Amino acid sequence: MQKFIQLMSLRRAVAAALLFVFTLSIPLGASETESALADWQAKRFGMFIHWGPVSAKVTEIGWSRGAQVPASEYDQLYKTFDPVRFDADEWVAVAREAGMKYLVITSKHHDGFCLFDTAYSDYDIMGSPFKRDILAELSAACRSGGVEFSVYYSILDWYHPDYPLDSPGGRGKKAAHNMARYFEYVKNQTSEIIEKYGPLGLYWFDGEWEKPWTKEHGDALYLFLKEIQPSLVINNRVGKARHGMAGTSKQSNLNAGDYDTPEQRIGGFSRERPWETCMTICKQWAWKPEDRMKSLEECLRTLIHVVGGDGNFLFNVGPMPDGRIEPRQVERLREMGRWLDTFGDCVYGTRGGPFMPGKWGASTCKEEKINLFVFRAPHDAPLLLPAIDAKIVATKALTAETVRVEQRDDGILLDIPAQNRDAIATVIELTVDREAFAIEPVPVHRRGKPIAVKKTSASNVFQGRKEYDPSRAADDNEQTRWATDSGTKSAWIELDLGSAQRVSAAWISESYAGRVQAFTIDYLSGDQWLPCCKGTTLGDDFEVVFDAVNARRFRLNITSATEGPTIAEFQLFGR
Ligand code: FHN
Repeated sequence: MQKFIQLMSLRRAVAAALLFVFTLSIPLGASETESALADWQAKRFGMFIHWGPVSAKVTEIGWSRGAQVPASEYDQLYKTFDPVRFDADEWVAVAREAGMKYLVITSKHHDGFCLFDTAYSDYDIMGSPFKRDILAELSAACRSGGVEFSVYYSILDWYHPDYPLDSPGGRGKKAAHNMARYFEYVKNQTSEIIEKYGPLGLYWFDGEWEKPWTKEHGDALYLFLKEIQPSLVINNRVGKARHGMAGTSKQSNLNAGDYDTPEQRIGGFSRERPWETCMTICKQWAWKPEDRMKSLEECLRTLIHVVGGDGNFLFNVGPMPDGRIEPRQVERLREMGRWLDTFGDCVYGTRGGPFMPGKWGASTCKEEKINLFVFRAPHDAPLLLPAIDAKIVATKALTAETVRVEQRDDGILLDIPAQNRDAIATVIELTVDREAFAIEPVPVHRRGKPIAVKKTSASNVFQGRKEYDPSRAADDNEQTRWATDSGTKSAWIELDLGSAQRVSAAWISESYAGRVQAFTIDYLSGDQWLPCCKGTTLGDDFEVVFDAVNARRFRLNITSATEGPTIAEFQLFGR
């Protein structure tokens, strides 16, 4: 029998009344949001936590309900959920040791289970043998530990009888449902969470993609919560404006929330709208033993690329059913923290750029400082960064004794002797004669600018979809890619340069590296395609120099692949 609170608190009553008046108005407290966003952006690095009774089944939270785990069984798991080793202070200590400045936990995921003592449902932690309010203990530990507390809340709810869709994956329809009543439930719970555990840093909404949730629901919820807590930051999954896993939103209205949320990928360089990449330290969001865990290099280079792109990084751990974060994940996070102990000043409170991220590395800036994070490169050749409209007045190598930095008319030459190259990133601080953030951001090409491409074509495009057409492999953006249909074992992509050019080198970045087993790079001579070079594997950072040829049309001809080949970038150089 659902428990009800007889009276809404005065603030929620006011919020509800204002909501009626302001429903389509501009966001409330825009200036409060701006300063809250700036504070949050300065934090740069946060801990994401996906947890619930399903951790005992070691299957994915939400998604395994009615799939790997029958819903009837899944929905009873809470009756034996007793994480006796849960220690909120310990979790917060791990976040701090990792250098994480905020924490976002799943208050309710798609499976509807509430990790907090809610007045609006019995399907909550108080109905488990554990009988302790996880959000209460964690929010208190965050406050005393100096980590900002935030909450993930799934808009979709495959358990709640009033939410129309059922799992697995929202494919089923519930017999009796009532979306209006469910929306009230969402408003009641999301305001209850603020009142009991707030103020929150963020509301991390998710699950907005299913049909029952509308733009109007999102707008109303956004305004309702902003009225309760004006300093609250709300992500773009509150409304319907998010573009898939790229997580971007074009609109800058209520529907797009306050920031973008690229998922399991590094967002593209953008200073216009705040954004945050969310990513798992392993493969699954929820805990799974022996799940593949990312290497320290992968973790830190992702962090560097995200902050270099002007984004925040929300890194997920899935705690075990006994309440501990898996020791090996704790150790990986501590390793990240040790790196940040040394280079945190180049991350926290900085902005991305002015040198845009790429295979070369990334950069951040603060006041008159520019921090360069230079990754290892094939042959460790000197790197020529593009010229910027500022004068370098001082340089300081933070990871190596000697790095030669020479500012020239054609750019900034970085000559880092091989023995001084850091395995993660060689960090160099430049001091310039002006506010570094005001410098126009510039893309960086390790080999200089690629030859411009007039037209692209390909033998196959994944489902004929525009977002995977061959132009995506010639847009100088490693976050986009040309893709082919599943099962494709051979394919070609063609670059038409518009006129004959002298070409003597190519750089290729293969997405889902390892699918390509054999390829040639060909040029059209008369009506014949002739090879400039041939090879077997590509990978995400393939570079080749060959005898110069003079031609207009070039092809990467993939003659053997294990699965549909997909290429992020195919670039040609004249050298
Ligand atoms: O379906 C969820 C998934 O379980 C996880 O919570 C991620 C985290 O951002 N969001 C959804 C998938 O896009």
